[in-house]
Amino acid sequence: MGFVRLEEFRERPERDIKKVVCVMPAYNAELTIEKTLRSIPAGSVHEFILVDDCSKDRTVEVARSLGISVIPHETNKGYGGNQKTCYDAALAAGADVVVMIHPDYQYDGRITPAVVSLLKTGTVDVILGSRIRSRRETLEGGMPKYKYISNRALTIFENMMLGQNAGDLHTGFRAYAREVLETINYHANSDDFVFDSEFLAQSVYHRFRIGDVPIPTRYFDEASSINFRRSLKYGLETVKVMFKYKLAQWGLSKSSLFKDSARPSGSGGV
Ligand SMILES: Nc1nc2c(ncn2[C@@H]2O[C@H](COP(=O)(O)OP(=O)(O)O)[C@@H](O)[C@H]2O)c(=O)[nH]1
Ligand SMILES: [Mg+2]
Repeated sequence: MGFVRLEEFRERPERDIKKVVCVMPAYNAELTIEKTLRSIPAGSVHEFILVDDCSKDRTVEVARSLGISVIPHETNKGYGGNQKTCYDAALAAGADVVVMIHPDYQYDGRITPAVVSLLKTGTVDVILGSRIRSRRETLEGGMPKYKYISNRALTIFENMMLGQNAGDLHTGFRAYAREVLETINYHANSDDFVFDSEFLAQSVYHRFRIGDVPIPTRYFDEASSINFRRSLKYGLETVKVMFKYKLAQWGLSKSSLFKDSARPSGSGGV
């Protein structure tokens, strides 16, 4: 009793993954794009798309010289606005799986093929690269103490609100099956950093299965630019999103965040 019947497992077939697209939401990343790109094992990604959010440095030129697709924003839209362009472009390119990685060489891209394999099994829909396996490893990796403490507190609170058990809900390495991006109404999200928290609440609301895998990370100047004030704003906004999720889950309100996407499935979303 209470066990999942074998037939139910069989109802979740393997995903047919023909195309893996890696998107990179970039802002002032000229020094780290190439290293990030090279950290991803050859052959595990079919197309790279970098969206530049009107960087002040040579991000666009460097990315073009590496031969990847580049979409420049004419004005600075913010981190969430950048991801909207990333996902629209990945869907339009026919991605079956989309891997999002910050191009700041903070996240070890070597886990990419393993993450794609996991999505291929059909046992998970959203994968988060977790920077937090143990306190010692994370702090030795250079995560500032205040970021570690606020990440832990916020992640624990979000896990409780969302009924999840993920290690790091604020990571810059994520992977999604196509249907996640087709279902979630991410154009209703913020253009700022809280986009990420909204996206997770939406994933849970739509009953996508979230899993995490450990990812080694490095902290150095170029890999971490967000200051305390912006982190605080992000934290407070994330708390607000969790309450919006609860209200929607209880049927007391339905914010546009939790509406289905109007995008037709199976076609590009641009
Ligand atoms: N689009 C956009 N991205 C930004 C902006 N500021 C920072 N980012 C990106 O947001 C991501 C996370 O920022 P980061 O400073 O690395 O945060 P941390 O690694 O968590 O300390 C990085 O990929 C940055 O390039 C911005 O104004 N616009
Ligand atoms: Mg970073």
